[in-house]
Amino acid sequence: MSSSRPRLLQYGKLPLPQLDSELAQRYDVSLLSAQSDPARFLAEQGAQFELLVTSAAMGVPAHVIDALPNLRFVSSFGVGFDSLDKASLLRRGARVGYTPGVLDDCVADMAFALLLDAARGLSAADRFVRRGDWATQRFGIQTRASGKRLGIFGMGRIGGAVARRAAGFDMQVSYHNRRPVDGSPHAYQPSLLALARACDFLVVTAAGGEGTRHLVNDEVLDALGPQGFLINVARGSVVDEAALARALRDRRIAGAGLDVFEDEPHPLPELLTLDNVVLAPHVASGTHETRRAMADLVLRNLESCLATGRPVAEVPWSAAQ
Ligand code: 8YV
Repeated sequence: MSSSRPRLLQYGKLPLPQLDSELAQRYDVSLLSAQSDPARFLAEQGAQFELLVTSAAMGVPAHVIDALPNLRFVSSFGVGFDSLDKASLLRRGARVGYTPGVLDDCVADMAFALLLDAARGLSAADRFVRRGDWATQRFGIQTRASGKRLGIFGMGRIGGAVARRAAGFDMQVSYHNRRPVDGSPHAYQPSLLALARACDFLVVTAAGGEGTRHLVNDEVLDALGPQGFLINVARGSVVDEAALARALRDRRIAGAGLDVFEDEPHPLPELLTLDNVVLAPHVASGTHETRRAMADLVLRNLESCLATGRPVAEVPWSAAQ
Protein backbone atom coordinates (compact mmCIF):
# COMPACT_ATOMS: atom_id res chain seq x y z
CA MET A 1 0.00 0.00 0.00
CA SER A 2 1.50 3.35 -0.95
CA SER A 3 1.27 6.36 1.32
CA SER A 4 2.04 10.06 0.98
CA ARG A 5 3.73 9.98 4.37
CA PRO A 6 7.48 9.32 4.35
CA ARG A 7 8.46 5.81 5.30
CA LEU A 8 10.19 5.50 8.65
CA LEU A 9 11.82 2.54 10.34
CA GLN A 10 11.31 2.52 14.09
CA TYR A 11 13.85 0.25 15.76
CA GLY A 12 11.67 -0.58 18.79
CA LYS A 13 9.00 0.87 21.05
CA LEU A 14 9.98 4.21 22.56
CA PRO A 15 10.08 5.22 26.24
CA LEU A 16 6.99 7.46 25.77
CA PRO A 17 4.05 5.51 24.26
CA GLN A 18 2.43 8.69 22.83
CA LEU A 19 5.51 9.15 20.69
CA ASP A 20 4.88 5.77 19.04
CA SER A 21 1.41 6.99 18.01
CA GLU A 22 2.59 10.46 17.01
CA LEU A 23 5.20 8.95 14.72
CA ALA A 24 2.58 6.63 13.22
CA GLN A 25 0.31 9.62 12.50
CA ARG A 26 3.03 11.55 10.68
CA TYR A 27 5.03 8.80 9.03
CA ASP A 28 4.48 5.44 7.40
CA VAL A 29 6.10 3.55 10.26
CA SER A 30 7.42 0.00 10.30
CA LEU A 31 8.36 -1.23 13.76
CA LEU A 32 11.38 -3.48 13.35
CA SER A 33 10.99 -5.17 16.75
CA ALA A 34 7.43 -6.20 15.82
CA GLN A 35 8.47 -8.04 12.64
CA SER A 36 8.30 -11.81 12.91
CA ASP A 37 11.64 -12.08 11.11
CA PRO A 38 13.49 -8.73 11.42
CA ALA A 39 16.51 -9.89 9.38
CA ARG A 40 14.33 -10.97 6.50
CA PHE A 41 12.27 -7.77 6.74
CA LEU A 42 15.47 -5.73 6.49
CA ALA A 43 16.74 -7.79 3.56
CA GLU A 44 13.46 -7.34 1.68
CA GLN A 45 12.54 -3.76 2.59
CA GLY A 46 15.67 -2.13 4.07
CA ALA A 47 16.37 -0.13 0.91
CA GLN A 48 13.04 1.71 1.27
CA PHE A 49 14.00 3.58 4.45
CA GLU A 50 15.71 6.94 4.60
CA LEU A 51 14.56 7.62 8.17
CA LEU A 52 15.29 5.67 11.33
CA VAL A 53 14.09 6.36 14.88
CA THR A 54 15.65 4.70 17.91
CA SER A 55 16.56 5.56 21.50
CA ALA A 56 19.73 5.87 23.54
CA ALA A 57 18.68 2.76 25.44
CA MET A 58 18.12 0.62 22.32
CA GLY A 59 20.81 2.15 20.15
CA VAL A 60 21.28 0.80 16.68
CA PRO A 61 23.78 -1.90 15.72
CA ALA A 62 26.00 -1.94 12.66
CA HIS A 63 24.17 -4.84 11.00
CA VAL A 64 20.92 -2.84 10.92
CA ILE A 65 22.60 0.23 9.44
CA ASP A 66 24.34 -2.00 6.90
CA ALA A 67 20.91 -3.28 5.85
CA LEU A 68 19.65 0.28 5.19
CA PRO A 69 21.61 1.39 2.11
CA ASN A 70 19.55 4.58 1.64
CA LEU A 71 19.52 5.70 5.27
CA ARG A 72 19.90 9.49 5.50
CA PHE A 73 18.65 10.49 8.96
CA VAL A 74 18.53 8.97 12.42
CA SER A 75 16.54 10.56 15.23
CA SER A 76 17.42 9.12 18.63
CA PHE A 77 15.46 9.55 21.84
CA GLY A 78 18.10 10.38 24.47
CA VAL A 79 21.23 12.40 25.07
CA GLY A 80 23.67 9.48 25.11
CA PHE A 81 24.91 8.28 21.73
CA ASP A 82 27.31 5.55 22.84
CA SER A 83 24.88 2.86 21.68
CA LEU A 84 24.64 4.20 18.11
CA ASP A 85 27.20 2.55 15.86
CA LYS A 86 29.29 5.56 14.90
CA ALA A 87 31.51 3.89 12.30
CA SER A 88 28.69 2.49 10.20
CA LEU A 89 26.60 5.68 10.50
CA LEU A 90 29.54 7.75 9.29
CA ARG A 91 30.19 5.27 6.48
CA ARG A 92 26.57 5.64 5.47
CA GLY A 93 26.80 9.45 5.73
CA ALA A 94 23.62 9.56 7.83
CA ARG A 95 22.95 12.67 9.93
CA VAL A 96 22.13 11.80 13.51
CA GLY A 97 19.85 13.82 15.80
CA TYR A 98 19.50 13.36 19.56
CA THR A 99 17.89 15.12 22.54
CA PRO A 100 20.45 17.08 24.59
CA GLY A 101 19.56 19.91 26.94
CA VAL A 102 15.97 19.00 27.75
CA LEU A 103 16.74 16.34 30.38
CA ASP A 104 19.49 18.01 32.40
CA ASP A 105 17.26 19.11 35.27
CA CYS A 106 15.54 15.77 35.76
CA VAL A 107 18.79 13.82 35.58
CA ALA A 108 20.40 16.21 38.08
CA ASP A 109 17.33 15.92 40.33
CA MET A 110 17.76 12.15 40.22
CA ALA A 111 21.45 12.44 41.08
CA PHE A 112 20.43 14.34 44.20
CA ALA A 113 17.59 11.95 44.99
CA LEU A 114 20.07 9.07 44.90
CA LEU A 115 22.68 11.06 46.82
CA LEU A 116 20.27 11.95 49.62
CA ASP A 117 18.83 8.46 49.70
CA ALA A 118 22.26 6.84 49.89
CA ALA A 119 23.50 9.27 52.55
CA ARG A 120 20.38 9.24 54.73
CA GLY A 121 19.36 5.63 54.10
CA LEU A 122 15.91 6.56 52.86
CA SER A 123 15.14 3.37 50.93
CA ALA A 124 16.55 1.28 53.77
CA ALA A 125 14.41 3.31 56.22
CA ASP A 126 11.33 2.63 54.11
CA ARG A 127 12.07 -1.11 54.20
CA PHE A 128 12.64 -0.86 57.96
CA VAL A 129 9.24 0.77 58.59
CA ARG A 130 7.37 -1.61 56.27
CA ARG A 131 8.94 -4.65 57.94
CA GLY A 132 7.57 -3.43 61.27
CA ASP A 133 11.09 -3.14 62.71
CA TRP A 134 10.39 0.34 64.10
CA ALA A 135 8.40 -1.09 67.03
CA THR A 136 11.39 -3.05 68.29
CA GLN A 137 14.57 -1.46 66.90
CA ARG A 138 16.24 1.86 66.21
CA PHE A 139 17.12 2.81 62.68
CA GLY A 140 20.89 3.29 62.28
CA ILE A 141 22.43 6.76 62.35
CA GLN A 142 23.23 8.02 58.86
CA THR A 143 25.50 10.51 57.05
CA ARG A 144 24.95 14.24 56.58
CA ALA A 145 24.91 15.49 52.99
CA SER A 146 24.68 19.29 53.46
CA GLY A 147 27.99 21.08 53.62
CA LYS A 148 30.00 18.13 52.30
CA ARG A 149 32.39 17.96 49.34
CA LEU A 150 30.82 17.00 46.02
CA GLY A 151 32.94 15.70 43.15
CA ILE A 152 31.49 15.77 39.66
CA PHE A 153 33.05 13.53 37.02
CA GLY A 154 31.99 15.00 33.66
CA MET A 155 31.22 18.72 33.76
CA GLY A 156 28.85 18.96 30.82
CA ARG A 157 25.28 20.25 30.90
CA ILE A 158 24.12 17.62 33.39
CA GLY A 159 27.22 18.03 35.58
CA GLY A 160 26.54 21.78 35.62
CA ALA A 161 22.92 21.18 36.72
CA VAL A 162 24.19 18.93 39.54
CA ALA A 163 26.64 21.67 40.62
CA ARG A 164 23.83 24.26 40.75
CA ARG A 165 21.79 22.02 43.03
CA ALA A 166 24.82 21.44 45.24
CA ALA A 167 24.92 25.18 45.99
CA GLY A 168 21.55 24.83 47.74
CA PHE A 169 23.07 22.15 49.95
CA ASP A 170 26.08 24.34 50.80
CA MET A 171 28.41 21.79 49.23
CA GLN A 172 31.90 22.54 47.97
CA VAL A 173 32.06 21.41 44.37
CA SER A 174 35.10 20.27 42.45
CA TYR A 175 35.15 18.38 39.17
CA HIS A 176 37.18 16.41 36.69
CA ASN A 177 36.61 16.62 32.97
CA ARG A 178 38.74 15.96 29.90
CA ARG A 179 39.71 19.60 30.16
CA PRO A 180 38.83 22.48 32.52
CA VAL A 181 35.59 24.26 31.69
CA ASP A 182 36.14 27.94 30.80
CA GLY A 183 34.63 30.23 33.40
CA SER A 184 33.67 27.46 35.82
CA PRO A 185 33.63 28.71 39.42
CA HIS A 186 34.48 25.21 40.66
CA ALA A 187 37.88 23.71 41.43
CA TYR A 188 39.28 21.54 38.63
CA GLN A 189 40.91 18.26 39.68
CA PRO A 190 43.57 17.04 37.23
CA SER A 191 42.50 13.38 37.43
CA LEU A 192 39.55 11.25 38.45
CA LEU A 193 41.73 9.81 41.21
CA ALA A 194 42.45 13.28 42.59
CA LEU A 195 38.73 14.07 42.42
CA ALA A 196 37.83 10.89 44.32
CA ARG A 197 40.38 11.74 47.02
CA ALA A 198 38.99 15.26 47.34
CA CYS A 199 35.27 14.50 47.76
CA ASP A 200 32.68 12.82 49.97
CA PHE A 201 30.18 12.25 47.16
CA LEU A 202 31.42 11.33 43.69
CA VAL A 203 28.73 11.90 41.05
CA VAL A 204 29.28 10.41 37.60
CA THR A 205 27.81 12.48 34.77
CA ALA A 206 30.41 11.62 32.10
CA ALA A 207 29.45 10.25 28.68
CA GLY A 208 29.61 6.49 28.15
CA GLY A 209 31.57 4.67 25.45
CA GLU A 210 35.03 3.16 25.13
CA GLY A 211 36.79 6.37 26.26
CA THR A 212 35.30 6.18 29.76
CA ARG A 213 34.86 2.43 30.18
CA HIS A 214 35.61 1.24 33.76
CA LEU A 215 37.33 4.51 34.68
CA VAL A 216 35.70 4.20 38.10
CA ASN A 217 37.71 1.17 39.24
CA ASP A 218 39.12 -0.31 42.47
CA GLU A 219 41.72 2.42 42.75
CA VAL A 220 39.19 5.24 42.38
CA LEU A 221 36.79 3.58 44.84
CA ASP A 222 39.60 3.22 47.39
CA ALA A 223 40.47 6.87 46.89
CA LEU A 224 36.83 7.74 47.64
CA GLY A 225 37.22 5.72 50.79
CA PRO A 226 35.08 4.28 53.61
CA GLN A 227 33.24 7.57 54.21
CA GLY A 228 32.60 8.16 50.49
CA PHE A 229 29.53 7.62 48.29
CA LEU A 230 29.34 6.96 44.55
CA ILE A 231 26.36 8.20 42.52
CA ASN A 232 26.00 7.17 38.86
CA VAL A 233 23.37 8.72 36.57
CA ALA A 234 25.50 8.49 33.41
CA ARG A 235 26.28 5.06 31.98
CA GLY A 236 26.87 1.77 33.75
CA SER A 237 29.92 1.20 31.57
CA VAL A 238 31.84 4.03 33.30
CA VAL A 239 31.94 2.03 36.53
CA ASP A 240 33.51 -1.41 37.02
CA GLU A 241 30.35 -2.84 38.57
CA ALA A 242 32.04 -5.95 40.01
CA ALA A 243 34.67 -3.75 41.70
CA LEU A 244 31.88 -1.52 43.03
CA ALA A 245 29.95 -4.47 44.46
CA ARG A 246 33.12 -5.68 46.25
CA ALA A 247 33.86 -2.21 47.62
CA LEU A 248 30.28 -1.87 48.92
CA ARG A 249 30.29 -5.36 50.42
CA ASP A 250 33.62 -4.82 52.18
CA ARG A 251 32.61 -1.26 53.23
CA ARG A 252 35.65 0.17 51.43
CA ILE A 253 33.16 2.84 50.40
CA ALA A 254 30.13 3.88 52.47
CA GLY A 255 27.41 3.57 49.88
CA ALA A 256 26.17 4.15 46.36
CA GLY A 257 23.16 5.30 44.36
CA LEU A 258 22.85 3.86 40.86
CA ASP A 259 20.43 4.59 38.04
CA VAL A 260 22.53 2.84 35.40
CA PHE A 261 24.20 -0.56 35.10
CA GLU A 262 26.67 -2.32 32.87
CA ASP A 263 24.17 -4.86 31.57
CA GLU A 264 20.70 -3.33 31.74
CA PRO A 265 18.21 -4.57 32.84
CA HIS A 266 20.42 -6.94 34.83
CA PRO A 267 22.25 -5.31 37.74
CA LEU A 268 24.97 -7.54 39.15
CA PRO A 269 23.08 -9.94 41.49
CA GLU A 270 25.40 -9.13 44.40
CA LEU A 271 24.19 -5.50 44.37
CA LEU A 272 20.65 -6.70 45.14
CA THR A 273 21.82 -8.25 48.39
CA LEU A 274 23.47 -5.07 49.76
CA ASP A 275 21.67 -2.54 51.95
CA ASN A 276 24.17 0.29 51.34
CA VAL A 277 23.25 0.77 47.69
CA VAL A 278 20.12 2.33 46.22
CA LEU A 279 19.08 0.99 42.82
CA ALA A 280 16.87 2.63 40.19
CA PRO A 281 15.90 1.18 36.78
CA HIS A 282 17.50 3.86 34.53
CA VAL A 283 14.72 6.39 35.06
CA ALA A 284 16.57 9.67 35.63
CA SER A 285 14.88 11.30 32.61
CA GLY A 286 11.60 9.47 33.27
CA THR A 287 9.22 12.30 34.15
CA HIS A 288 6.16 13.27 32.10
CA GLU A 289 7.63 16.70 31.48
CA THR A 290 11.09 15.60 30.37
CA ARG A 291 10.01 12.60 28.31
CA ARG A 292 7.53 14.92 26.52
CA ALA A 293 10.30 17.41 25.80
CA MET A 294 12.53 14.60 24.52
CA ALA A 295 9.73 13.30 22.28
CA ASP A 296 9.14 16.80 20.88
CA LEU A 297 12.82 17.04 20.00
CA VAL A 298 12.78 13.61 18.33
CA LEU A 299 9.91 14.86 16.14
CA ARG A 300 11.53 18.25 15.48
CA ASN A 301 14.80 16.59 14.51
CA LEU A 302 12.97 14.47 11.94
CA GLU A 303 11.05 17.43 10.53
CA SER A 304 14.21 19.49 10.33
CA CYS A 305 16.08 16.67 8.56
CA LEU A 306 13.39 16.47 5.92
CA ALA A 307 13.15 20.25 5.53
CA THR A 308 16.80 21.29 5.76
CA GLY A 309 18.91 18.13 5.54
CA ARG A 310 20.03 18.29 9.16
CA PRO A 311 18.53 17.83 12.61
CA VAL A 312 18.20 20.76 15.03
CA ALA A 313 20.27 18.90 17.64
CA GLU A 314 22.96 16.79 16.00
CA VAL A 315 25.47 14.45 17.68
CA PRO A 316 28.95 16.04 17.50
CA TRP A 317 30.58 13.50 15.18
CA SER A 318 27.61 13.59 12.80
CA ALA A 319 27.67 17.40 12.68
CA ALA A 320 31.39 17.26 11.85
CA GLN A 321 30.72 15.38 8.58
C1 8YV B 1 16.88 7.67 28.42
C2 8YV B 1 19.34 8.19 28.66
O1 8YV B 1 15.78 7.61 29.24
O2 8YV B 1 19.10 10.12 27.36
C3 8YV B 1 19.80 9.17 27.65
O3 8YV B 1 20.91 8.99 27.12
O4 8YV B 1 20.06 7.34 29.05
C4 8YV B 1 17.97 8.29 29.21
O5 8YV B 1 17.59 9.61 29.33
C5 8YV B 1 16.97 6.32 27.92
O6 8YV B 1 18.19 5.96 27.44
C6 8YV B 1 15.91 6.19 26.86
O7 8YV B 1 16.40 6.09 25.62
